[in-house]
Amino acid sequence: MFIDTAKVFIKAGDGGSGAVSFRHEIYIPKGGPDGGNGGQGGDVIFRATKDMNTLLKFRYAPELKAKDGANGAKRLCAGRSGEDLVVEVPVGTIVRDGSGKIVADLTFDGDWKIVAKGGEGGFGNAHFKSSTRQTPKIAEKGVPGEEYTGEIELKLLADVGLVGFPNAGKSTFLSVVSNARPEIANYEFTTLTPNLGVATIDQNDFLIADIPGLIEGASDGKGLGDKFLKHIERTSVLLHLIDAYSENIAEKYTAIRNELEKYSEDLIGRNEIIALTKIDGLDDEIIASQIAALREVVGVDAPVFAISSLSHTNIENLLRELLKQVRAVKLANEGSGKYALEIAEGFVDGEEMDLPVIKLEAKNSDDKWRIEKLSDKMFVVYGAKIEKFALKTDFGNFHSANRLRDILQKMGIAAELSRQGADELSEITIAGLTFLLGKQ
Ligand SMILES: Nc1nc2c(ncn2[C@@H]2O[C@H](COP(=O)(O)OP(=O)(O)OP(=O)(O)O)[C@@H](O)[C@H]2O)c(=O)[nH]1
Ligand SMILES: [Mg+2]
Repeated sequence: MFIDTAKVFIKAGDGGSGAVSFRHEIYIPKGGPDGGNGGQGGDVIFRATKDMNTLLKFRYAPELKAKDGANGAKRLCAGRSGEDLVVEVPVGTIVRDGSGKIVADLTFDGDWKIVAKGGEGGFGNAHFKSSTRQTPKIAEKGVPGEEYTGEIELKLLADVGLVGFPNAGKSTFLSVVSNARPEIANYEFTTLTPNLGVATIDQNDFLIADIPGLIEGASDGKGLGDKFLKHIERTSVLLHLIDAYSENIAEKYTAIRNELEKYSEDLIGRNEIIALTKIDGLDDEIIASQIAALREVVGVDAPVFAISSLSHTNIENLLRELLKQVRAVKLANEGSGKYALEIAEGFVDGEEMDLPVIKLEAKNSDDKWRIEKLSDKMFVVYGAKIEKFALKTDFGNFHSANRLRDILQKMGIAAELSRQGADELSEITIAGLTFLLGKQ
């Protein structure tokens, strides 16, 4: 079974309440206030891991709760903070809150985000003591932790997305170029859920996603609709497959492009390669006239291939062109989505998958980082390696803090921060620690 969305109830821990208490000792009849503060509630944190591939585990675990902070107690005992809940999710997971707003978009291994903040603990009465108020009887209550019913969504991170009408030969192509074994049949809508496969050419791998066929009106929900297009939203390249036996081939092509456009302008702007399929039984003149008809709408320069999955005609040439374009796009978006691929076939959480199970392994994922700009003066930096360094930094020590600044520079983070408008007085937060960027 393939799960790509799940509804979950997310609840951060409540803050503990402060205590009202007075010292009682034998020889001190009127002891001062000694009620301790409440502990902070735990956060709910989502962390992406390459070791998970599906949202299967959320099907039966719809409640994700962090621990509450403990109440304060007498003798100035502060309540213990509630433990954070760290939820592991696959790379490519997006979390939305109840209003549909994206609260986390985790795109590389180790990337993490607090999705619900624990409540502050309340002050105990000792806090309220002053020269004019010797016996305060007030204490604060803890603040409730954030909570909402949210939605988790997994977007498969494929390099190439296959689009086309049903029966165009998409799944057959995938089965010939990869080790995926999707269902293939001579009727429409054979494929009901996405398939993934890894294609290899000249010792290079890339990931292909095969989705159910589109038809005219898919964006209005016709056929299986356009809901599977989200799985190829992040691909670098689209491979548009068209049955060479199609009548009015140019109209067929345009019909699919219209549906893509209605779904998203982003998708229509993606690099596209066109392949005429099933040419094994056709005469060269027919193929040539079909290509000519297609060129009327796609122009003379568009990459158009004539292939047969059955006789393997032109398959390697097509794969080479796909690889070339995938690389070009990745180079252009340097830093995002460079994944080494690893296939782990079989079972996930004891359940057989319809999908070949793909492990996405980020190369040197520890080195990856990203910046969240809260304002011109406040930035958050995420990334496994830089967070580790920040946690080891003693900010009270000038040399230690400067070493972290050096590392920020070496990793290219400082340059990106200044490009985004940060200066020496900007506050930088890494792993929950905030400091001034300082002179670079
Ligand atoms: N002769 C020939 N037949 C092909 C070729 N590729 C696919 N077919 C046939 O075309 C039919 C449809 O193939 P599929 O791969 O299931 O098509 P699809 O695009 O995945 O279809 P949906 O999943 O319904 O969207 C099957 O009967 C295939 O055997 C080819 O290169 N040559
Ligand atoms: Mg199919």
